[in-house]
Amino acid sequence: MENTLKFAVFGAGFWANYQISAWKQVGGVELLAICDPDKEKAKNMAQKHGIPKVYTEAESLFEQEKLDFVDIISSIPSHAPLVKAAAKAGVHVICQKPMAQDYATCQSMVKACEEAGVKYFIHENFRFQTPIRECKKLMEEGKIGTAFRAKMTFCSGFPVFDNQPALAELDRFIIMDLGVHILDMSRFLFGDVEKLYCQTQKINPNIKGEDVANTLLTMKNGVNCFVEVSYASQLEQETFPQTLILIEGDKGSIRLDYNHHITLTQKGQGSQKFKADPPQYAWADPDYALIHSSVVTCNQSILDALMDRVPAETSGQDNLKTMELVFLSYESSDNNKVLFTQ
Ligand code: 89Y
Repeated sequence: MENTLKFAVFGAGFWANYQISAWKQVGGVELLAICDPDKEKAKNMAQKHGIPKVYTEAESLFEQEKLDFVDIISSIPSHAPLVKAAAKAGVHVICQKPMAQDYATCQSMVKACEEAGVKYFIHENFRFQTPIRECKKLMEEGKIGTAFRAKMTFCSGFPVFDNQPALAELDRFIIMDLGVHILDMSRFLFGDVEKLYCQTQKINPNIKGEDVANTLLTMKNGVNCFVEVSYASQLEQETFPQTLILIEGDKGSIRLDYNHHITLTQKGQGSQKFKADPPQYAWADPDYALIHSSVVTCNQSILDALMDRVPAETSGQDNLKTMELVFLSYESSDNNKVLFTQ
C-alpha cells in the first residue's frame, strides 16, 4: 500500500462532517469521493471539505474509484449492504457503530470481510476518550489492586434529536445508539462479559424507542459493572457527552467525575485529584468536543492498523462481542431474564 491511503465516505449526515475533519487532523489519507442517496447533502459536504467526487450510488463509486478503504458513516440498515459491497470490491472497510440491527447480520458482515481478505474495523470511539484511557492506565499500573465492582453512568437530558432526528425513529434507541459505546467501554476496562441483566424504559413520548436502560454485567473476571444510560434525565448538572465512572478495587478506587476530574483513592494513602482533559480542536462542536477528540484517536488507531503498524483495536471481530451485549440487553429486558454470553 502507498503511504497516503485513498478513501471514500458513505453518508453525509451529522457525524460524517466531524469524522472527515478528524481524518484531516490525522493526515496520511486522501478523501476521493463521498456517496449519499441525498445528492444535495453529498454535494454540500463535498463542497465544505473539498472532496473531488460526489456519488448517489455505491455501485458506481466502487466501479469508478480506486480506493484503499471506505469509511461508512450512514444509517444503520445501510451498513451491511455497504460493508459487503466494499468487501466484494476488495477494499478495506470502516463501519460506524452500531454495526447492524441484529446479531446474524453482524456475523455475516465479519464473515464477508474475512472471506474477501479485507480488513474490517468498527468506528467505536468512546473507548479512545482521554479520561477513559487514563482510568485504564491507572488500573493497569495496579493503583487500585484488583477491581471488583464498577458503575458507568451516562444520564443526560441533552436534546440529541435536534442534531440527529433519525434517532427518534429507531425502534431500539438508547442501547443501539449510546449504550453500545458504554458497553464497549466496559469490555475495554474490565474484559469480557459472562452474563447480564437489563431493564429498559421509555420516558419521552415523542420518540419510538427506549430512552433509559440499566444493565448489570458480570464480567468473566468477577467484576460486577452497572451500566446506566438515559436521555430522559433532568439533573442539576447536565454532563453530556461524558461518562461518569466509579471503579472499586481491593486496594483503592478511581472516580471519574464531570469535566474529566479524576480522584484516585488508595488504601492508607488518601486521595489524589487530577484532570484528564481531551485535546481541543477548532473544528469540533463544543457540545461534543470530548467525543470529537476521540474520533481523531480512533481514526489514528485504525490508520495504524491499516498500515500494519499495530493490531486492530476495534476490529469487526472484536466488536461482535460488544454487539452481543447490545442484543442480549434487549432480550434480557424483553424477557426479564439473566442471559449468558456465548
Ligand atoms: O449517536 C451518538 C453517539 O455516537 O454519541 C453520542 C450520540 O451523538 C448521541 O447519542
